[in-house]
This record gives sequence, C-alpha cells and structure tokens, in this order.
Amino acid sequence: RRIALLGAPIDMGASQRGTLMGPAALRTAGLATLLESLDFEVVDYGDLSVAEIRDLADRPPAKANHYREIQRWTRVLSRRGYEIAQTGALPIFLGGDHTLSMGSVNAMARHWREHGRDLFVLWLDAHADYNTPETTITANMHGMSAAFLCGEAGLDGLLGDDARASIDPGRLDLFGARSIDKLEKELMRARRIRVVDMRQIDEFGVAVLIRRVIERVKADNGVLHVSFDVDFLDPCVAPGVGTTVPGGATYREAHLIMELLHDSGVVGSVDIVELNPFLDERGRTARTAVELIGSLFGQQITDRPTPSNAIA
Ligand code: DIR
Ligand code: MN
Ligand code: MN
Ligand code: MN
Repeated sequence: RRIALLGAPIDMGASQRGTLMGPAALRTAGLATLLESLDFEVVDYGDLSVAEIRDLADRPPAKANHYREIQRWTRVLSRRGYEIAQTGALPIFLGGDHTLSMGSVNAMARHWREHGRDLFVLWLDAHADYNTPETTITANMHGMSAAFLCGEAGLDGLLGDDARASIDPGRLDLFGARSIDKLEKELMRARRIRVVDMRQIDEFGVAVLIRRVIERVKADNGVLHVSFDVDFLDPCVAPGVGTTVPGGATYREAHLIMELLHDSGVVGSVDIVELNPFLDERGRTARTAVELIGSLFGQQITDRPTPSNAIA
C-alpha cells in the first residue's frame, strides 16, 4: 500500500496562468498526511521540471498553443510516470493543467500493458477534451488530451520516439460533461466516445452510472486511471479553476463517486488537474480536492463495511 506523488507544474496548456501552483496547493492542503492517516506509505517525488529536456525538431501544428513546452512535459511525465509505476507504488499525478494526462495516461497504459492488463480511463470533467488541432477553437492544448490519448491524429510528434500507447476509445468514459464544442462533438460521435453528461447524472444519479463504468473494467480484468479535472465539480464547490462551467457535480455526488471507486478496488492511478490556486478562495478548492482524494482512498464517515458492495 504505497502511493507515489508526482507534481507537474504545467500551465501553458490552458488559457489562464496559475495551475502551475496546483501541486504546492494540494500539498499545503495536507494530501500526504491524509493518505498516511489512511494507512498508506506516501513517497513524494516532488515536482518535475522540463528545464533539461532537449527540444525535438518536428514541426508544431498550426493550432496548438505552446506545443514545444507541452511536448517537453508529455515526454518527461511519460518517462517518470512509467518508472514510478514500475516500483509498484500507485501514482497520483498532481497538476498542472489537463495536458498532464497526455503523459500520465501514456505511462500507465504502457505499464499495465506489460503486465497483460488493459488500462481504462475515467475522465471526470466539465469538458470532453476531445479537440484536435483541426477541430479546436481556442488552440489550448488542455482541450485536446483525451483525443490525443485515443490516438487521434494531429499531435503525433508530441512523444517523439518515445512509445505512444494509445488507449482504445472503448475504454474511455467521459463523465460530467456539460461543455463540448461543435466539431469536437462531431468527432466524438464518429468515434463513438462514451459520455455521461450532466443531464444523465440528473436523471439516473451518479451511483448507477459509475457502477456501470466499474463493471466494464472488472469484466475485462482491467485497471482504472481516474483523471480528475477539478472543473468537474460545480463552481460553487470549486471556484479555483480557470474554466468554470455552471451545473457541475455537487459535493455529495463527487464524494459518492470517489467512495464507489474506492470500494471497487480497480483504481490504479489518479490525476488531479486544473486546480488554479491563483483563482481559489483561501485554499477552499484545494481542500475539497484533497478531501475527495481521501474518499477515493478509503476515508469513510462510519467504519461499517462498504454498503454498496454488500448490495451489489
Ligand atoms: C474548450 C475548453 N473545449 C477548448 N476546454 C477545456 O479550449 O478546447 N477547458 N478543457 O477546461
Ligand atoms: Mn512493472
Ligand atoms: Mn479537462
Ligand atoms: Mn475541464
């Protein structure tokens, strides 16, 4: 029961600066102490840096802001994440904007593939992040990470010669979406990307919908990577993000999701991204994110055996 923390202070993938302070805020909010109180051994690898990384000579796509910088981060994250996964620890990647996942998910997919297991990805996010340099309106690369991971064309040079492990679009679940661009939506429809939007959450509730995701992972003996974009939460709960969208998950819905994921036992790695401490209200969003990670790793209100498993 060992957890590895790895910070990636990236903010060039988003339009607003400031997510580079995310790892520090999550540490300040007590992430390691909380995980230790839940009986984990926590190894904090500190923050990555891209200062030493040599730039590649490929030609940046026309519409991908700060491509070079994101390329450095993606390569570093992919290598370090993979090495850390090999130590047997469960990695939590601390962002940083959502371009972080291009590296972290690639690392975990490669790791598990070597162990004969498929990686599934749960993308908790107000957005679909399924743009490409072709479809994007903003050219912000944090809106492209899920598409990149599913092997969409347009950012093929990001990893250079490093191994790219695309995930099968059938193993990706977008959850909580309420802002998807027009061309992005068309591309998702063509690829049959599964998305649980906020309307479905309203109609059916998070428990039913998350259990479906978990069952798919279990049926395949897969491992689940949880990519938690803090803007998944309603802005009332989580004001400290650059691209707030009204109508997000409530505090209770988010905790229930984390509790159900914990009970499932299928989670093998986590990203916490898009937290922007520059926009936060005295650490409120950072603290909320840390509390949610607590639920994801076994924090319970009472100590009774997990009721969801007992019923299912
Ligand atoms: C928008 C917003 N779809 C874009 N995306 C994200 O820029 O591509 N905002 N991820 O957080
Ligand atoms: Mn291994
Ligand atoms: Mn996102
Ligand atoms: Mn988002």
